[in-house]
Amino acid sequence: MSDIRVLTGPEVAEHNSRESCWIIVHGKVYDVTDFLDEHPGGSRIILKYAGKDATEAYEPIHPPDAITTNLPVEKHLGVIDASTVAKVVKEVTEEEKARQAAWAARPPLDNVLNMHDFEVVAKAVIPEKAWAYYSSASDDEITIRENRTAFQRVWFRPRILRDVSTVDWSTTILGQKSSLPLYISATALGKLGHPEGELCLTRAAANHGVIQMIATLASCSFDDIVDAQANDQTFFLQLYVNRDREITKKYVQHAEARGVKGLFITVDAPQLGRREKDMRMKQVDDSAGAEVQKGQDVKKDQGVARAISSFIDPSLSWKDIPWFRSITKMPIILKGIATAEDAVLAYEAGVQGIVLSNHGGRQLDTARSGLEVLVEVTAALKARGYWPDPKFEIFVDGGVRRASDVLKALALGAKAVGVGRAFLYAFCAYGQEGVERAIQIFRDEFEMNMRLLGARTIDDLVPEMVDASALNQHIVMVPQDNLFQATYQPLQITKLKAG
Ligand code: PPY
Repeated sequence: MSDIRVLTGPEVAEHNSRESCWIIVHGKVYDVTDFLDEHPGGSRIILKYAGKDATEAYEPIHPPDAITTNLPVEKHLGVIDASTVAKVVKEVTEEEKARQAAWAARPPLDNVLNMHDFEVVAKAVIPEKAWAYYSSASDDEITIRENRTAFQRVWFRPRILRDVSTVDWSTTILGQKSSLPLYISATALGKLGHPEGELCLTRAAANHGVIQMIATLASCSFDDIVDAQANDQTFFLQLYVNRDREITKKYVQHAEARGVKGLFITVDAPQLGRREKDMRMKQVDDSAGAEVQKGQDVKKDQGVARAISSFIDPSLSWKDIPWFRSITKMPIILKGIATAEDAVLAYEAGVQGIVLSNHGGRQLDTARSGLEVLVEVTAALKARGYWPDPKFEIFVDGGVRRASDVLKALALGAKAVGVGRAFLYAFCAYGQEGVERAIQIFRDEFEMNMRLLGARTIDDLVPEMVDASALNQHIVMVPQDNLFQATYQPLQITKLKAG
């Protein structure tokens, strides 16, 4: 066994420049000089920690093995003698104090009654930067709001007297058992909002038979997530396709070897949408990277997301589908279909499913909701004799907060729906327990809504159970005349004078 070199704080501190840059992460010392220009988040952020301990900045946004897999072993210099490193007494900012107070004052979990409540608590307890990244959507954020309102334009047509003493909302998704007709959809950078990140989702999902889609850009490494599995749980993988196809191939085949049951290729993000809340944080310096493979130049001042998106391949096209088919036997699902035309092309390309999605409103603003697209997609597929087809499943995501939302999508033909932010906010607010509570709330809502709708099983959900005739009516609100509203004197109720 080779001797492990022990380094001191002052020794490391000497290497604090672009010419020689050492950093400490998790008690180990690394020479990252040659890696500076390869860092997906840019060199500036690393140089900020040159000669110092970078663990705190590194931790939330990198999987633990990011350094070890990207840096050759000869650059792993040794361990740090902790007693020689001057302790930095970090000033607790006002924001951090407020955050800690909000965390201590969180309502008991029992008081959380719905997904919206999780969002309120998450907003209060996570760092501003995390909130900006998670909650942001593109441009004027019209699509993110439309995702909610679209569900409200669909009304139920409930059936009665159907003996609903027992109702069953379990189903299968891509042939895998699922206790709910929904899956945990991919969201990135979970450790920005909770120290355990996506593992909160994994552990809760295992306890409740819910399927988790692992994000390419999760804070926890793919293997850490899969290693935490229990109860034979099922995972899907969300894939951002790398410009370097060898990296993608390795990643996909590794996932398949580890038992992942579906490959969801994101097809709506050749370039990342402008999420202005995130961009305003201008936090590129303090945050970058995740499970990103080697990247290109990074745009500065573009927010967390844009800083680490440069590896995504904008040249991805229909021509690539056979290549994906050749590298994996997993079902392939295209995530981010937004029209009937592309749904037909997807079917003809031989994939096993599509997700009608606008990426949580984070990509093309004023793209329609997945729910609205669902109606035209099923009609177009049916017209060509492609659907229903048990080998082709249609999913919807975006804005799902209630079991009633899910039931509407299922009635209109979806096999299941994806839920991203609601579970993300649940773990930001209460960790694993929050996710378990969220699942429980969905369950309660399914039970009640299915009874009231007259659906005993998922198969009972048919298009006749909803009135979707207003779904594509995009009613445009007339903007209020705010100045007039503010100065207008409303009528007063005055006493009538007698006689
Ligand atoms: C998103 O933020 O919408 C994502 O899909 C994740 C992500 C994060 C950073 C770069 C690219 C995509």
